Amino acid sequence: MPRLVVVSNRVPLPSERGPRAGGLAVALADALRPGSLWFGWSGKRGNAQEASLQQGDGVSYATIDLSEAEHRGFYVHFANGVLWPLLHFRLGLMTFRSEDYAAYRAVNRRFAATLAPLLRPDDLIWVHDYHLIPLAEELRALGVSNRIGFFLHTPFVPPAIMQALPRANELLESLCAYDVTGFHTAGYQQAFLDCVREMLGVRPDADGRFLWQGRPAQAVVDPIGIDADGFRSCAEQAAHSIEARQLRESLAGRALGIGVDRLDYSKGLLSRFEAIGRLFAHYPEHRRRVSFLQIAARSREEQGDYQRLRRELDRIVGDTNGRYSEFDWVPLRYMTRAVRRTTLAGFFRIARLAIVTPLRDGMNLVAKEYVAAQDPEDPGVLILSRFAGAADQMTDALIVNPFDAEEVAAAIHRGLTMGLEERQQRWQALRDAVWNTTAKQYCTVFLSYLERSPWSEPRRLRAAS
Ligand code: ADQ
Repeated sequence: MPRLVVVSNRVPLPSERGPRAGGLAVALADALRPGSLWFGWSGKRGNAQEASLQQGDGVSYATIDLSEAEHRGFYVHFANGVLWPLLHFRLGLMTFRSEDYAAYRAVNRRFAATLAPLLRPDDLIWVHDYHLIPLAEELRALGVSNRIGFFLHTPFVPPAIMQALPRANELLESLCAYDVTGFHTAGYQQAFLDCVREMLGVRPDADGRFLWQGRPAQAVVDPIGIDADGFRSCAEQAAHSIEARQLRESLAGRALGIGVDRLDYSKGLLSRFEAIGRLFAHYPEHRRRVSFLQIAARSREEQGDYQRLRRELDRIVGDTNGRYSEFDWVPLRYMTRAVRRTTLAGFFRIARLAIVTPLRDGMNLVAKEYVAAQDPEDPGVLILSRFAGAADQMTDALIVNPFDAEEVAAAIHRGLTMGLEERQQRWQALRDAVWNTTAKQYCTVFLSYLERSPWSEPRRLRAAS
């Protein structure tokens, strides 16, 4: 069996696993058989050039540090300041500078140069996410002929949006250097194929296969999932934890609506809070009867857009609570930190309603975790944005347009007043969707595409020049 080499920007090192085991670490747990290698950034800033190694659960971890300048240009400015807003349809937030793009390419070149000597001839290499789009091209330029796959965790955008990115063609060409490129939904795959067709003149077949510079490539659909059984049993136990008991007591018989997200403009928190305000304005019967809890883990705080978002959220939470609170009831509880997965699982089980309303989201695992955590006898209701990849599979949620606060408020009202029978029927269907596309299946499907990918002798690509 070939060795699996996973490459991602951040590596969840065994030495520093905190309260949030990263989504990717959980998703790949099954695929990371003993002997596998995980390569990427340590999360530290420094000038050490060589990789540092550690072991955990039979898996080897090799990481490099980024210098201050690399961190700023590659990670903060280009990956998170250009690619992230672009891939979430937020062109107005994209700030392109050619020096950041140069830093992005240079860090990918450095990743390739450090990884190449660690590779064995039959390794399967699986690269993750938008930080590392040029990695295969850089590895090929060093003569690496292994099969290399790429999975994009964000949405993909149609040509009309992609063309706004300076140097878009170069990045599309870089994606074509992978043997297999995976997306969460058929819509993202289609958008990618439309881009390569229109912008590179490539002619993909009906299965997303095409030739790029004499080398076969394929775009595939493989929705990510969760360890549904594991999360369900975690939620069953966590429902009896001290935190869950305290939360239940604090509700004093009121219903709980929950939201759990990274604090990111793609997650639609401002319009979600606006919808909660409208619920109390237009459906006053819910005042004092429901409390909302938003857990928003701070992220990317070095970026101005995220600092501004946080200030706006503070303001709208203050306004909503100022307007509707009673001396013994606060409508919207808001915490800006991460909580442990087990605690979250218990909170999901208590919540009568989850509000998952991103403006755009590659998949959204919270929607799946909420469903997996429910008590089948008395399940809660999922309100889900039509712009989350998860909406493709979870069609029995209350699907909403997150830009329409009035519609979201009406869906919350509907969820809070929904009878047991309808809740059970909807949950059964959602349950099937979550258990049909688990984390394990996600890995199996991707790796089987990669193992079967038609392989040809490597050719030196453009980057070699
Ligand atoms: P994210 O944008 O991080 O992931 P998501 O899919 O929701 O979004 O995953 C977040 C994970 O972190 C979930 O497991 C969630 O429980 C956890 N989490 C979120 N907020 C938390 C908090 N406050 N405290 C503790 N845990 C918290 C990216 C893409 C998504 C895609 C995933 C996986 O943006 O669209 O679904 O990768 O591909």
